[in-house]
Amino acid sequence: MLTTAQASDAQDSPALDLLIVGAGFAGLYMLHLARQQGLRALAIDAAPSVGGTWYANRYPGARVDIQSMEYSFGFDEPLQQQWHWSERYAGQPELLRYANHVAERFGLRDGIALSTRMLGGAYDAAAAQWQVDGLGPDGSRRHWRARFLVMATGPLSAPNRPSFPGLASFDGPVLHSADWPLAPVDFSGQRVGVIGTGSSGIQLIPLLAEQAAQLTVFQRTPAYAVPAHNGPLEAAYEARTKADYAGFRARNRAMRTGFGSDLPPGPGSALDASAAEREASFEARWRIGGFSLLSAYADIMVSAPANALVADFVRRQIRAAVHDPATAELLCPQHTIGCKRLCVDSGYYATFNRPNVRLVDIASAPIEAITASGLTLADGQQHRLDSLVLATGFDAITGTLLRLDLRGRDGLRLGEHWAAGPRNHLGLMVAGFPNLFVVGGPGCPAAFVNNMVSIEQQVQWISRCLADLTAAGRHCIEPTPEAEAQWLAKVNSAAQATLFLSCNSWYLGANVPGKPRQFMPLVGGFAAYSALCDEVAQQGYPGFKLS
Ligand code: N01
Repeated sequence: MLTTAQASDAQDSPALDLLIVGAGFAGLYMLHLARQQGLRALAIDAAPSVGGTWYANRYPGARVDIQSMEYSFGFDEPLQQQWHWSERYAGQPELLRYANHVAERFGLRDGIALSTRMLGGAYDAAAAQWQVDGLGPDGSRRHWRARFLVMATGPLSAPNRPSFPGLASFDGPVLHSADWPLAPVDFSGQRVGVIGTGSSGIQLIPLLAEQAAQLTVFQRTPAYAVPAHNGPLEAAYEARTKADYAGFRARNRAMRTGFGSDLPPGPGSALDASAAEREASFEARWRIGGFSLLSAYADIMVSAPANALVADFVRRQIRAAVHDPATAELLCPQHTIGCKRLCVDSGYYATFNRPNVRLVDIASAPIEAITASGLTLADGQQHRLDSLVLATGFDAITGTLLRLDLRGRDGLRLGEHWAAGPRNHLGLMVAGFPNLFVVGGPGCPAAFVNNMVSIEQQVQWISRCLADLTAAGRHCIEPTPEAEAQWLAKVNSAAQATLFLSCNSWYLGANVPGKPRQFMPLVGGFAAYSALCDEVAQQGYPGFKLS
């Protein structure tokens, strides 16, 4: 936050109804709906482009892991009819073009301030306004006053950069997957090291392996990866979907995950099926690719024995794909499949058959130090490197919000309120932080849902809430502490009924040292969550104080 003297120097914009932080898909849609409602709204984004995660994650191979016909906006029929995806799973450049197209198509550009960073915001109860401070493109101080503040900052936007001893002394470039250089990076002839084998690592490793002279993958935990079987979008599939796109979207919204209605979850228990039936079901879903393997049976994420059957199936695929048995074994995960987010890959395991690719286990011999010329492991191994790539993920869900100086009523800091872990009501609003909405934050199912569907639902709910407040002549909405406590209990008990607590994941904050270990997303499905949010609005917002 700025001091009073600095704030008085800051360029003050006219009072807004709505300040939106983030111009990714959530921010763009929020701005569109706010303008349709006649609200004075501004979206700001620290990046020089719209697109959010699809601007930041420019690493080679970055690609969506939900089919593009599903991972796209469904709120506008002409948009979904006219846009053509070139591939089944669009790559980052195409997704960024789509975000830009949406901004153009709906005339949003003049409502977006790019290269403009929020630093902090405080709720001013006397004025019933958020006072928000930031920096403009030239580094000058900015100040905004807005009745409502929408944090559309995304759940995966604060890169996790582990503090490896000696990292600053490394002589070559250190790149992070979530903050990739704008210009293409040429790794030809280089010895490249990659730390991290989550979704980002498994996407970039095959492409880096094609360029680098030697690629060394430093693996702490092996990932389960299912094939994407990506390729050009089939014209017949596109035509079939577009013939009833509204129906297709509605069927997806009725799914737990907001996608996959073409291949619904299998009923019953994996344990009740015969071995032959199970194998056939797993095989069929493996051939189709994507996340569908995890929904082959209804109990895969709630029954450890059922889960073990799928995990074993994937390990067999890994052993079949990787020629060297020792490398294959090292690539075989032992944790619950799906407990960390499943990865969707294109040629990841086969990459380890290349003579220039080496897998190094840093679970048994952790990284001791990074030196000018490479890495030293605890067992004394030295790895000489020219470039180092960190695919070490994100301080997920809460990281971006907590890195800002957000203060609610009576100066309450978000960091204090969330000291033991995040809490809110409906995954949308925080007690003590009136008129602050969070899209894709803790306590909502976004992490398990087609994010476009989740964004549309939450943004529509916020938009409706703003309209309802205006219609009722109210200025302010804030959840009660009791409602917040009940919601937290719901989030916790939903997770406890599953296998999601059985491993270290970013869902739990376990990937960031010192972060409170609390399961952050809501398990239970998109359709149920969405219906509950609608019911709350319908009933006049029980659990919220309107003033
Ligand atoms: O990050 P991750 P990500 N020392 O946290 C390792 C979405 N996404 O960027 O598992 C050594 O999954 C860490 O090891 P471990 C998607 O939701 C989607 O890959 O903690 N290693 C792990 O291997 C995804 O889930 C797509 O033991 C360290 C890796 O780094 C989410 O973003 C593509 C370490 C981090 O994996 C995050 O994915 C990309 C340390 N100190 C991302 N710290 C799509 O396909 C971390 N690691 C759409």
